[in-house]
Amino acid sequence: MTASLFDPVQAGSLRLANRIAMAPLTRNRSPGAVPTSLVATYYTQRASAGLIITEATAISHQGQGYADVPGLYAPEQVAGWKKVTSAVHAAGGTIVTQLWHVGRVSHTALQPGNAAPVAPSAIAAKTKTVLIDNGVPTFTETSVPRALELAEIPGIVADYRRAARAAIEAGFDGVEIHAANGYLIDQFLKTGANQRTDAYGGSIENRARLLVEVASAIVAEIGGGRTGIRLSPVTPANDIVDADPQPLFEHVARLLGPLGLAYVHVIEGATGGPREVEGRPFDYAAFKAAYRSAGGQGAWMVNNAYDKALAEQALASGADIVAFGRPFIANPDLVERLRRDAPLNQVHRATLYGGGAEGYTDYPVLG
Ligand code: 8OZ
Repeated sequence: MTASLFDPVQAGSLRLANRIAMAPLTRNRSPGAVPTSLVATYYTQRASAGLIITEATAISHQGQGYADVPGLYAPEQVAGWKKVTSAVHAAGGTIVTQLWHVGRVSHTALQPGNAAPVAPSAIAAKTKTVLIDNGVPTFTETSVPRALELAEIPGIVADYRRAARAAIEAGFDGVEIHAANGYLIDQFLKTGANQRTDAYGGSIENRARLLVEVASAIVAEIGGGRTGIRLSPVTPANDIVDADPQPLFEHVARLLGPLGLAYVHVIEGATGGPREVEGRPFDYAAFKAAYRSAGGQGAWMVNNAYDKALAEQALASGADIVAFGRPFIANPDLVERLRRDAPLNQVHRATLYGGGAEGYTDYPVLG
């Protein structure tokens, strides 16, 4: 019999109370990259999610690409996150943090010493980042990146590993590797951003190398049972494209299989947009089969534009967890609303990125 959304599930070493995850959602409310007590309130209001995946969190200052997003590379940041994890745990929740290096999706104003952002190749992304000017979010073209030197790559892998350790120190139940949405790892994976001629470019094997090195380092540091990964095979987010995503992602799936990950989180289609992307067909079942046949036993988490009916269909077709994004912003009690088939609050777009409590911790719950 198919499990219900409200049944518990095991994801590696994480025991989740239900199959409804809160997707990672950037909210730009951590000035100086330090999560505040308001951030703790926001996540605690949503602790009935089977799993909370935090907003993307920079592994290093260089990995930062937006104003007021949080980090996990300084003691104040770890202390800020401790407030979040202890409050969520006290409310009975399970919470992992999403580890992020933006690569080329950044702006010199956000980089150490106002340097150029780094990327596999010196190709600018036609996309915008968010700077905050006198409290007003301002969408600004990203800066032209410089190509990483081969000798710099081990340092980036080490930053991921350090951030995973910091996440555990901060009280998180685990981490999710952000390998989606056109950020650094996805830039290495895909031909549109990677024109390297060394061991990290060219063949599928080479383009997947950074992902595997990062995942292996994190698994060595904190264990696969509390490590998940997010992938977006065909999203056009942040101007990313691959010439042939099916064999690329089946290769990635085969490499992830043996790592003993807690879960694999797949964005189907265009992030935050249509589930089918024009001109970019993708066979998700074959992708999942490649992971399973390589010994992958992690929970299979799906995401993008799900409602209750579509989520139930996904479970019936073998998914284990469904991640909801915008519905969780506007409905702190989303699990209860889905259970009761209650109406959902709609998101206020103007308060998504930056600001304070308005449009953040003031969405109403059911009476
Ligand atoms: C929206 C705005 C800024 C960042 C992602 C981390 O797409 C993000 C993001 C989303 O993964």
